[in-house]
Amino acid sequence: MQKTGPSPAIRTSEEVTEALAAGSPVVALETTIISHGLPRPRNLRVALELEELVRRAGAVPATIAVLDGVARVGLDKDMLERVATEDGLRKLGFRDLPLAAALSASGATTVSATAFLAARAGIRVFATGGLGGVHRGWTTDQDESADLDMLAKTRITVVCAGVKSILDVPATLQRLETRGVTVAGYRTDSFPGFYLHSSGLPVDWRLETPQEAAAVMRAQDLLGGPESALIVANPVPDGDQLDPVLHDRVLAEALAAAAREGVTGQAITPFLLDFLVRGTGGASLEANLAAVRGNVRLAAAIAAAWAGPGS
Ligand code: PSU
Ligand code: MN
Repeated sequence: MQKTGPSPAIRTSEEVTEALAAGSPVVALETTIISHGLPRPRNLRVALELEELVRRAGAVPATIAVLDGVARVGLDKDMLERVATEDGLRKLGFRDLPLAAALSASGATTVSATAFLAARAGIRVFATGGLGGVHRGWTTDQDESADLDMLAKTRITVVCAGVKSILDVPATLQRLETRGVTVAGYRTDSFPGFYLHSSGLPVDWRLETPQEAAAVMRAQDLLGGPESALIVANPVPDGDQLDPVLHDRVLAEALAAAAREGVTGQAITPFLLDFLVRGTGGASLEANLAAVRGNVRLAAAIAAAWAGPGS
């Protein structure tokens, strides 16, 4: 995959372009979590807060979305506001990007589209909440997020709190193994559970510092081979996690409601996340945000280690 070089279909903001040219740390941020994953009006405040967290950690945020057919790497305040407030904004996976570009559509980008656009712009580190993956019921509906496929062929480091707990987590971990995606826990031996500190499943490798993560990235490049990703799985702090009993109860209700109402495809993830927010009285939202904040901070530290001497 061509990683750098200007593309007329992708516009990188001046600030991000300058940071990349100077070799300064840059962190890509996705927007589906803003437009489809969080309730309004909190979502706009979160979008601004996440950018601020990146800046405070000494890196430049590159929030990514498609506006009027143009893929934007680095949004100004008006653009960010559109992503958070515009009605009818699409949810764009990688496969939707050519359609959005040709038809001048606007949409938020998922992990698959964001990872692709970030890598094309020359950005190596990306933060999100929880990855998409293999849905429960995959044996019949075949619903596996395009996030997994993109991470198998994109040289990017994604800092996340594991995969969303609404998914079939063991099946998702198996797919990541099969597709050759490198996975490590950050200061943990168990794979994080998104809203929960642990999914209850083990993770084989453990990283202790941002410098170690940067060393893995350098090793990926030195080894060569398929341009796959590195997933740094960073758990939500114990004290900020959702009560596991509440989590399991409301998730069971959410899955039952989705089945009853026939929710499928792109709509299923936003439906389940929203059900959890309402069913837990907002507690899942706080856990989700705590996870994202931690991921953004760690991503900035990894981007700094990556940009620093020795890389
Ligand atoms: N992380 C969150 N909230 C979200 C997402 C991630 O904390 O809403 C989004 C990401 O954009 C991810 C998408 O790519 O959910 C997965 O959607 P799907 O299952 O339809 O592939
Ligand atoms: Mn899907």
